[in-house]
Amino acid sequence: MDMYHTVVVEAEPYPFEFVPAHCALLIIDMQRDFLETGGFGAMLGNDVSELRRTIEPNRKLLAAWRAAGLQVMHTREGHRPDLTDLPPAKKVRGRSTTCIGDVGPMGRILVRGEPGHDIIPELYPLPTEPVIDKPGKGAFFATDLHAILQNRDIKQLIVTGVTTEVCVNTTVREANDRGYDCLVLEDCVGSYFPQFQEMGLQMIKAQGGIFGWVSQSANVLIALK
Ligand code: C5J
Repeated sequence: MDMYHTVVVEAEPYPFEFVPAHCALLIIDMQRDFLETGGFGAMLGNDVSELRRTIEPNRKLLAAWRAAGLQVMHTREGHRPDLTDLPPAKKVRGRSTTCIGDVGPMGRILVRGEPGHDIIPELYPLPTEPVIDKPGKGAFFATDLHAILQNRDIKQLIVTGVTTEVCVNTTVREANDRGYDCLVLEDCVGSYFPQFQEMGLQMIKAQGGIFGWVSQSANVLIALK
């Protein structure tokens, strides 16, 4: 692949153009506790199949992206084991009997180093792919993501992962304010709530792409060929 040749992807509200050398695939929070049937998300009564449908398209996209020699980064939402980076407001939000830091079905919930906090095996990062551990919903808040992207000369992001209306949307908005172009792939992002999936994507591409572009992974795969 010519790393400096402009690649055009069919997208809404209009085609997304990227230069491979300056574009990274950013996979948000594909963690076991959010996606697996024995995880924390499922324990709360969420239908994880709404998220699990994103695994196969992400797997295919990741394989193609890696094969093209392009840059990949992953994020995980979670906290230090001593919870010093957990705002008290986040800990008590939801008034749940089981909250962040407590023992859940796959270890302590959203705590780094616990099995549930890790990325699902289907999309497991290679040692060469940066993993950004983030304490918030957005991947730029209290992380070195912006520095890593700048050091690697990345200006555009293809964003996938979960959940569409929470960590994906927050990250896209943060990225947009920092000057990155973001393309979000509908089949590679998921929400426990179908109406939020729909509106989360509408909000990104509305008003001429106020936060970015929306497409399908098949269009990226075609463009990479
Ligand atoms: C993410 C969440 N990753 N919904 N977290 O979206 O709490």
